[in-house]
Amino acid sequence: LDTIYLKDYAPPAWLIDKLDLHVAIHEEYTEVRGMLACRRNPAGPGGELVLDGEELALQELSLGGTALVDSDYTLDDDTLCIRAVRGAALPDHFTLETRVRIDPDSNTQLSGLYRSRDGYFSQCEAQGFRRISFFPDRPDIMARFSCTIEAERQDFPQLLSNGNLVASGTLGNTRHWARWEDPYAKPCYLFALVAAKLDMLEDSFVTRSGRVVRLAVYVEPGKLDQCGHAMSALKKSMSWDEQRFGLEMDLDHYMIVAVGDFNMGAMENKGLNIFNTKYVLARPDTATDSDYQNIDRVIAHEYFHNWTGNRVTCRDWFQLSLKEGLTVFRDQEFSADTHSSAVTRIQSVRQLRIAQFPEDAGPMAHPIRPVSYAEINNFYTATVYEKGAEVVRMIHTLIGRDAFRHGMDLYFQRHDGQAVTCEDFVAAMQDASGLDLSQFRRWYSRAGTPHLKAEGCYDAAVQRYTLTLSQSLAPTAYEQRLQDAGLAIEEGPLHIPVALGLVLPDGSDALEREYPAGTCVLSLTESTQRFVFDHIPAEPVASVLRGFSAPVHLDFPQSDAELAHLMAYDSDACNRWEAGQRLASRVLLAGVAAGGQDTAWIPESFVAAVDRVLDDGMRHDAALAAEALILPAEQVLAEEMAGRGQIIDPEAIHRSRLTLRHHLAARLRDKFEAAWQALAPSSPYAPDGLQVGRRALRNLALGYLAESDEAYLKGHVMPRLMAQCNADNMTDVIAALGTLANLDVAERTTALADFYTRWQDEALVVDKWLQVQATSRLPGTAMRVRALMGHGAFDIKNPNKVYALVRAFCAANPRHFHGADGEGYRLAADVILQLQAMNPQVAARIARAFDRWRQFDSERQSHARTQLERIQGSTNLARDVAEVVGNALG
Ligand code: DPP
Ligand code: ZN
Repeated sequence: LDTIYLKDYAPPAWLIDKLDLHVAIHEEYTEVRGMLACRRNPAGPGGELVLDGEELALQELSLGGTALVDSDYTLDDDTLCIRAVRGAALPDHFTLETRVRIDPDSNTQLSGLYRSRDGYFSQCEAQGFRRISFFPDRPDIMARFSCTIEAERQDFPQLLSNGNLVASGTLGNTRHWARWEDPYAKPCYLFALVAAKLDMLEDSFVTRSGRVVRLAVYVEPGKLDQCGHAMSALKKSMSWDEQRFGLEMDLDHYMIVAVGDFNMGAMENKGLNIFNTKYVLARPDTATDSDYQNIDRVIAHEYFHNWTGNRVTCRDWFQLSLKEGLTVFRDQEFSADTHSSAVTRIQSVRQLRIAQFPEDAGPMAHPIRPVSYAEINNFYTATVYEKGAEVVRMIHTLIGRDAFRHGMDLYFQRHDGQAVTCEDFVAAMQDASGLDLSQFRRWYSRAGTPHLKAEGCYDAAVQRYTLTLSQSLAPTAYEQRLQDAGLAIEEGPLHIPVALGLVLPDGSDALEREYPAGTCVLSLTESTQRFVFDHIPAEPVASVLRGFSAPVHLDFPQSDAELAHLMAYDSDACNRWEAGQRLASRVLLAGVAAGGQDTAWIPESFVAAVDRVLDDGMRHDAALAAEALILPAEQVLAEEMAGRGQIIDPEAIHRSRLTLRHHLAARLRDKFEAAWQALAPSSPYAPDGLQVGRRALRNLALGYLAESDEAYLKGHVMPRLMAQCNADNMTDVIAALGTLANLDVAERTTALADFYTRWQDEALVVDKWLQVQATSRLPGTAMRVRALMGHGAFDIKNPNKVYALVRAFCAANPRHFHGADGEGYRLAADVILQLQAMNPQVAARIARAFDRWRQFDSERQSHARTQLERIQGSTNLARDVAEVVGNALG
């Protein structure tokens, strides 16, 4: 595998000021003509003009109107190098004309231009543009694009590209064309093209300086009743970015196109976002509360990219977190401001633990700015995105909200229209705040999750509390890769913001008077540091890492009683939740150690704590209570075991969790019943915060009731589950169906069959049907997943189907994926091998399920190794998969 290194970055020898494209879509092929206005880069290294091109059939190549001859250029599988024009040296400025043919109908990778149900769609990030036209496909080449699209009018009435529609017309009897011009220079990964038959919802938005922006959401015919929420999310995002960051929309048109075949979530192409239907379409009876929230978040995310990503873009792909970490931070802030900030934060932290911490501990570990990669598509990771957002959040925490805003202003003043590095972003934050961030920069180059050790000590005689903090960060697989490549490894302590509160016995904050919200932000910059607090009237319980102020593992030996105190009184909602999670993990891991059988390991105090949270949820904040009552995920418990040097036992983890659920259901049945009754809906469905929280807690209660003994289950719970399968909203329906999917009862089959009959024509709902079955805890799930791959509802070419069935099984059903018989591993390998030639990006994502294989017992390891070696040994293995599997086998 060829590896690309950050240290090899060199500025381009040639710049492209303009690209004029002409794309003619025909039934048999698509012809793409490009006119590139080229200029020698005065700051470049000199040399030939290197263009990328992949699966392009070159038809014509000329320079300033002169056809090039063979000796003027070289062409291989992925590059076209222009050296001369008829033997003479290249002038400093010229226009290069190219004409190629491509075959979007057979493009199954969904990168470049491809066919989907309703027409042709493009995806260019990271390196899809080279599959459309010859071009230097690197983000530091920013050009002004114009694009003329030509196609059959009847089949493809909408012809869309970036920017403004400047002309259109007909061509003969059946064809038509449209010409678009984007007024802003952009890298080619932000180019987009759509030629399709779609319905459109139109609206408009007036920016604060009075620009009228025409908004349009395009969806497959017949789905207009499912795009209202997306449109309103877009308008909310536009006003929020004006208010919070002073950032306005800079175009007259903003279009969102939804397509059912899409590798990622969505793409921020300038003025023409292309979205996975999953993040656009919603109606109460087809979409869940979390679908609605995800639509808000992703619409906001792509919109926010217009400034953080498009106006200021990345110099090279190593800087991906420059735009992604920052934009995730921005979408999290948007969610926090428009929904509940506590619930938003809790959900982000949970996601970070489930997806990013294991990545940091596994064979693909990398810093938010890696220094090497074989396939850039493998680095659209939880680390680059979610940990990247945590790093931006730490800057925000350290310098404060106002300085952060000044830093953003300065970043745009300095870099608007440029392709820059993470370093430039940190420099703007440093200059705006005056805080020295040189040590903080280490977060950009260090992989792994640091351990933060805390020790508290109270001296009653002098009313002094002393907190000793130490940090450590063990080398990861990444350092090993650096070493193998002979690259320098960075060392030294990190700059960690530790938000701290001291909770007194009466529940009040000891630091209330000195610090806002009673929270003091400590800067841990050394390996070990002591922090002293005077005038503390009684022994406090320390609340460390409030708001999860740094992405670290906290080692703080607090007693059950101390955690219970925090659960009850901590003024920081995130740490109230965290205290509950720590307590629950402790109990569950005791259950694992006990073999998960009897219930002697379940302390009475834990049952009492759950009881209190339920009471609280019925009276106050149902959403927070629901979050508190979600037990730590099996993956999170697995990482805790691995972190302690233990072999992960997925069976014991599952059993321990299940035993605890049964125990709570038995002990607190009346309370769960009361919650279910009290939280019954009293108004028509709306995905608003209050209702979402009530539904979440009510369905959680129902889930616990379904863990009751058989008599109660049959007599009291089953009728409710079956009735709820016909609720008027998908949130309640899927909660009931998901619960039934875990139960070995006849009703399970009926409910699943009825659901499919009702929803078989609604692709996104069928995905849910696949997913509840893939994540079922019943024995034989691996076999059923395999059977479902043969069902007419499944299509291996459609990423959403693969994600719903296969990835859900591999990533969200750890007990069955890591089944002792190795069936889960074999299933994953079969899919990867079948998919990798068709769609390497999606295949590689499935392959990531093997990341933690070495943490299991020797029998499981040997099953996993067999499958990994089988994949690695296959011929013509895609680079994407080869990198993931190669690292896993290390
Ligand atoms: N840049 C996209 C996003 O994260 C993914 N390709 O929004
Ligand atoms: Zn993004």
